[in-house]
Amino acid sequence: MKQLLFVLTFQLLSIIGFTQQVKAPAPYGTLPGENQVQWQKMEYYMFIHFGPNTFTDKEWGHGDEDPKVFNPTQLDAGQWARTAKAAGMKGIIITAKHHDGFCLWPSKYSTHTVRESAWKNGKGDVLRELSDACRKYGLKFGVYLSPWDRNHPAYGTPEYNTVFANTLTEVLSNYGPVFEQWFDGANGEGPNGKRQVYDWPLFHQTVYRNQPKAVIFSDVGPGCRWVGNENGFAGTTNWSTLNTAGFEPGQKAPSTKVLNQGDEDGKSWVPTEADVSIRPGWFYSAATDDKVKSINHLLNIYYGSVGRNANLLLNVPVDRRGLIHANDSIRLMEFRKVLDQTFANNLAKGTKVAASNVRGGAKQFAANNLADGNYESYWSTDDAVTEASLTIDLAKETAINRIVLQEYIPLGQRVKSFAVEYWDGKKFRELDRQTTIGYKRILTFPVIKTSKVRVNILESKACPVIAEVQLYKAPELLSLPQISRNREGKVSIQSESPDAVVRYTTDGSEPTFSSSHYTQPFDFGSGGIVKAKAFINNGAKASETVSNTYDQASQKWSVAGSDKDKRLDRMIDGDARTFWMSAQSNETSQRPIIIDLGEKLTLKGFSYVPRQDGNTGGIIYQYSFSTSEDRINWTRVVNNAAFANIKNNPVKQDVLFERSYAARFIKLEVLSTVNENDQQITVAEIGVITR
Ligand code: FUL
Repeated sequence: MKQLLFVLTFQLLSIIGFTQQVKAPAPYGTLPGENQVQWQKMEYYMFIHFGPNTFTDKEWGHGDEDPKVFNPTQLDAGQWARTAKAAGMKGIIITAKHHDGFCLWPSKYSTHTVRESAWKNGKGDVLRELSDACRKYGLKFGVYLSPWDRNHPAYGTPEYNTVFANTLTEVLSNYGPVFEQWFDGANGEGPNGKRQVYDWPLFHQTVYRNQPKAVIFSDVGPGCRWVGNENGFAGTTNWSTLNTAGFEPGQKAPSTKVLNQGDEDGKSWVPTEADVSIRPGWFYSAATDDKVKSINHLLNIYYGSVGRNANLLLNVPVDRRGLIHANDSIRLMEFRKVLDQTFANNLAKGTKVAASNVRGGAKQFAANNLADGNYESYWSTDDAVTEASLTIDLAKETAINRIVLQEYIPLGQRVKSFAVEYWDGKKFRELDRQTTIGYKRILTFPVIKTSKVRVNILESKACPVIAEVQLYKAPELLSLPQISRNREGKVSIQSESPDAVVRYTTDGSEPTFSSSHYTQPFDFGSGGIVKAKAFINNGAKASETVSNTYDQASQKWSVAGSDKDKRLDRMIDGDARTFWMSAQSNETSQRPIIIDLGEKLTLKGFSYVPRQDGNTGGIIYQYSFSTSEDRINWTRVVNNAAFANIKNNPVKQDVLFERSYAARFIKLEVLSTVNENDQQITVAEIGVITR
C-alpha cells in the first residue's frame, strides 16, 4: 500500500512537474473578448433590409413617406428564419430602423412606426415576430438601428441623442438576447435640415447596459468593424486589430483600405464583418428579381470574407408580401449545397502531421492537434521559434483544391506570412504564399494530386499558435460566361474555362445546347437582351445563365467638351471599367455634361454608372437632368434628385422619367458629389433608356 501511494504521488508530481515545465504560450498583443470569440465562430449570418423602402422601391427613404405604405400581405418571420437556418446561417440582423426613421416595432419614441402603418391594423410588431422565430429555430437575433433619422423632429438637436438612447433601450430590453447591435455611420440631414452630432459614448453605454454580451458593429467597432466596402471582400491581409483613437463611424472613420486590412499591432480587437447584399440593392425591388447573385459570385464572396478572417453578413431582402422571394431562397440553398459538398470531408483529418518544432516537445502542443477537427486544441512552438513548418502526410496521392488554416485567436493573432507547398513526387513545390491567417483563412487553387502538403510559417509576431489545418476537394464548377459590348455595339462573350462551349440567345429565351454557338463578336447596336450559358462534357454539364440587357449603343454619340479632353469618351465607351474624371474645380456647380446622341431618340430615362475601381472620389450624388432637340431650348426632366446610397454601393443607377421625351441632346448637371472635399467629377458610363 505504501509503495502504491509512493508510486501514485510520484506520478502525480511528475505530471504537475511536466505541465509546469511546458506552459501554454503567453497571450500575444491585443486579445478578443469572450463574446468576440463566440461571434467570430458564427462566421455566416443573414442581414434583412425591410421597411417602407420595400414598398416605395427606394434605397434611402426620405422619412416623409406615408407610414401606411408599409403593408406586407403575408409576412412570415418563420419563413425568414427557416430559410436562414437551412442556408447554414447562424443568426439574423434586421433593419429595425433605417434612415427613414420608420420603426419595425411600435416605438413610443416615434410616430413613424408599424403602429401607424396599415399592416395588421397597426397592431403588428416585426421585431417580436422575428425574435420569436429566431428563438424557435435556434438562431441568434441582432438589430440594425440607424442613428440618422430623416423623420424624427428632434433630429439635429442635442435632445435627439436621448431619444435615440431611449429607442435603443426599448429594442434591447424587450426582445431577448441580442448578439449584435449594428450602427450605421451615415449622418445626413434631418427634417429640419440639420445634422446630428452623435453621442457615441452614450449609445455604447446604452447597448452594454441592456445587452452586456452584444458585439457592437460600426466602422470602428468597438465589437466588430465594417470591411470598408459593400461587395463582401476583406483584404488578403486582414488583422483583427485596429487603432481607433481619434476615429469615429462615418466621415471620421479610418480609410477604407485600413478598414479592409486592419492595423498590424492595433490597440483594439475589432474584427471584420463583410456586409453585402445578395441583390444589387439592399432593399427588395421586383426589378432585381433576376439579379440575384450567382453561385460563383457568392462563393467568391465566401472565400473573400469567411476565407479571409471576416464574418459574412449576407443581406436577403424581404419582399412586399413579407417573404423571402423564391429566387433568393433557391440560390441560398444551391450555395449551401456547394459549401456542404466542399467542406464535408476534411482529407487531413486524422492524418500524421509533423512539425519542425513542438513547444517543449509536449504532447499537449503536438502537431496532430492540427488534424483533430477540434478548434480548442492547438499546435505551438517554443517561445523563441517564429518560423516553422508543418508537413501533412496524406499517405497516398489525394486530389485537393482548398486548404483551411485557423489560428487559435483567444491567444491573439500572430502569423504575418506563410506559404503552402505540395509534394510533386520528387520535391516540394510552392502552391501559394500569403499574409495573415487569423481565425480562418481559406486558400483556393486548381485541383492538385499529392501525398504531402507542407505549410511554412514564414513570419509570426510570437510563437505561432495554430488550431487547425484542413484539406478539401471542392466540386469543380464551370465558370460563368462574361458578356460585354463595345462602343460600336459589338457583343463579345468570354468564358474563363478553356473547355467550355458558349451558346447564346437574343430573344429572351433560355439558352440550350442547340442555341447559337458563340464564335465571334456580333452586332447588337440597337440593344436587347443577350443570354449565354457555358457547357462542358458535350452539353452534359451547363453553367448558370448569364444575361445582359443593352440599350442604344453609343456609336453615334459625342460628349461636348471645351477642354479637348479625349478621355471624355470614356463615359460613353461601353466599358464600365474605364472612367472619365473632370478637371479640378473648386466650384460646387461644375460644368454640365452634355452629350449629343447624333440622332433624335425617344428617351424613357437615363443611366449612370459610377466608377467601379473601388474609390469614391467624384461619384455624383445630387443632379438635375435635361433634354433638348436643338441644344438651345432645354427641358428640365429631373430636378435636384439624388442617387441614394451610391457611395457605399456604387452600382449602375437607372432613372426612369415620368413620361417619354424626344431628344437629341442630354445634359447632366452635377449639384454635389458623394464626398464633401471632392474637386472633381467621375463618370464610368452614361446611357439612355429607350426600351
Ligand atoms: C449603409 C446604408 O446607408 C445602406 O442603406 C445599407 O443599410 C447599408 C447596409 O449600410 O450605410
